[in-house]
Amino acid sequence: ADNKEDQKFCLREVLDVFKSCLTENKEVVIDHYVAGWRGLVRFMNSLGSVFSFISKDAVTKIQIMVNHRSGENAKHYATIQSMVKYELENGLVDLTKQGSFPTSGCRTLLRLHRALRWLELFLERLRTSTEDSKTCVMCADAYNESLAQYHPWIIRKAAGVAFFALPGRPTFFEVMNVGPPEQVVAMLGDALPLISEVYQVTEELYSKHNLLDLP
Ligand code: 1Q0
Repeated sequence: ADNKEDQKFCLREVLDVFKSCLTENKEVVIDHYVAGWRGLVRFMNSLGSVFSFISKDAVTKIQIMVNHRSGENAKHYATIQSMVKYELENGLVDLTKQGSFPTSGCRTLLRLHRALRWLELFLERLRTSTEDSKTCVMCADAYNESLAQYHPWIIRKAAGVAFFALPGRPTFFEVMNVGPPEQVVAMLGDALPLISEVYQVTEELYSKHNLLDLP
């Protein structure tokens, strides 16, 4: 039993984890990256069971990364950079079609990476939103601009239904447990550049190695 599951959620703590993701030489630490996602999933679960098909997939992917980090080759999975080098040099990635390595670190992390772009877009919309802004619209816009292009019709449909179940902005801000709206906005302003940097560093690495379309 994990006590953390019972603790009151604070979004600031979760987003702070992404701050610690980047090392001095701009490598992305997988343990911290995964911890960040864990916190987000916990937040999503607190919003209700409509989101469980989304969190299930996120949890599966988090678990794959945790397994890599606890296996024999754990040390190669310390950072995204070392993982990419290790898996490519040893031919452990399906590059053109699915087949031998459905749980490669590279393809699994790519899915989380794409979701991080959604998060960045959504949080930026929340940050600049006004009292009467609709969370479901902000969420759907962010989704359509990012993750949607990688999802088949049926998932896009299901995601759209889930978005309608999102609580309104006031409740959302409350569940974040950061303080009054001004403080939420300030916190988001602090956190976003860091999330964005983690995203950019990963994007450039994947692009350099032609890994952005891994099946
Ligand atoms: C709060 C509302 C959350 C809305 C999340 C938007 C994402 C919708 C994604 C829906 C799809 C999930 C079902 C499975 C998809 C997979 O097919 C797909 C590809 O993987 P594969 O193995 O089939 O190639 N998987 C993915 O694209 C990964 C999706 C991961 C989504 C992780 C979302 C976790 C989210 C957390 C949320 C947090 C809320 C933070 C808000 C904080 C600010 C208040």
